[in-house]
Amino acid sequence: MNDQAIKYLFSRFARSEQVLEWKPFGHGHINDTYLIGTVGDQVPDYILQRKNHQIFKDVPGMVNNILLVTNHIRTKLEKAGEPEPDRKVMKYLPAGDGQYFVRDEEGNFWTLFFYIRDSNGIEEVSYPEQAFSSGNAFGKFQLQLSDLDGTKLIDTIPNFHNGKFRYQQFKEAISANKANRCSEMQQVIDELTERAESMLNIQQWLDEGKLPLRITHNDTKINNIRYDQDGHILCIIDLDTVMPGTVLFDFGDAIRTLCNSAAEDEQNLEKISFKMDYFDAFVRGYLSESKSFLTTLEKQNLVYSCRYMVWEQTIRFLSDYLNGDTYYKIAYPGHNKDRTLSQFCYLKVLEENAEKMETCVREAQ
Ligand code: GN1
Ligand code: MG
Repeated sequence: MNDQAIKYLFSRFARSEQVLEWKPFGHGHINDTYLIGTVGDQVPDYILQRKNHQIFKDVPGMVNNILLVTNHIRTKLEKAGEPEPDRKVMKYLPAGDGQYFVRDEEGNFWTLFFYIRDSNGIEEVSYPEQAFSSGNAFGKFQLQLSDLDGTKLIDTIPNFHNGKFRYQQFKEAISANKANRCSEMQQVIDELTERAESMLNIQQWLDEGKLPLRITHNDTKINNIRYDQDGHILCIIDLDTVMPGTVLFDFGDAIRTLCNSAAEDEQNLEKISFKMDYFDAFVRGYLSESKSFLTTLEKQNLVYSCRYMVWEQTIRFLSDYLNGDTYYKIAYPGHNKDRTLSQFCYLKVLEENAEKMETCVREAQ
């Protein structure tokens, strides 16, 4: 992106501030995100984001989901007299024509929202209290949305965390073998396939109506929480995939990053271990907000959901590698292979720790 293009896009949102500087922001694998600094200390900074419409096929529908969710939370915060609501929930901003996105000449969709003032994102939790408050934040998010009518939301990406669908895509990637990479990955393919049958329960329970459909975030990575300067939680961001789902997707996906001692693409597998003390703290924080509304089946499967989400993420990364890297942004050739091996290693670590994790959940209830 060049300076003129960024300034032109920003101007279409009819804000009164002037752009001082801008730079790429965050570590997303899908969208292009820019932090827009404005002239003056007392005025907001912004995030300008190009939504990837190859992946988000209905961007207006997605943005409408985000507006429904953020307005719902904002109303609650205001009723509770919470100070600084713009730091506690994302605020998307309308363009000059009243729509909450603009399109450029190439047909790309761009959105603008406030940058959460004086906030930090982290890639790693550094102490158990922070894990506790992160669990608390996700539990609270689910609680805040528990009375929003889910039928108003679209499925932004249909079958996003549907294990049966993801497994089918994985099998298709193997049989197409587009990038001719199956043989180097054969061992991992076999081991992931062996686990498939045991990984389809969540979808089965959803299909049978045993698990309630709620409004969930669906991308609860630790770097999607914003903290204030003292480490307190402000807000959950990246609402692109907010849609109907099960709380198990969010719980499991949070543990995927929060309790892993290494990054999701760590090359040195020896660095990967499970942070049980953070898990214990996260579960306590999460259940203190959510146990009032969780069903028995949900509570019984929190630990299983951690293995499910990591298995799913592993087959998604591997499918993309086998397909020739067409979905996730990669920083270097072989990035999706490293992500696959790293996530698969973490899956095995989760399997080894399953019983202790179950004990933590039982004791936290
Ligand atoms: C993608 O772009 P980002 O980092 O917000 C992906 C998630 C994956 C994640 C892996 C729409 O999220 O599902 O878990 O990468 N989002 C989409 O880090 O596919
Ligand atoms: Mg995301």
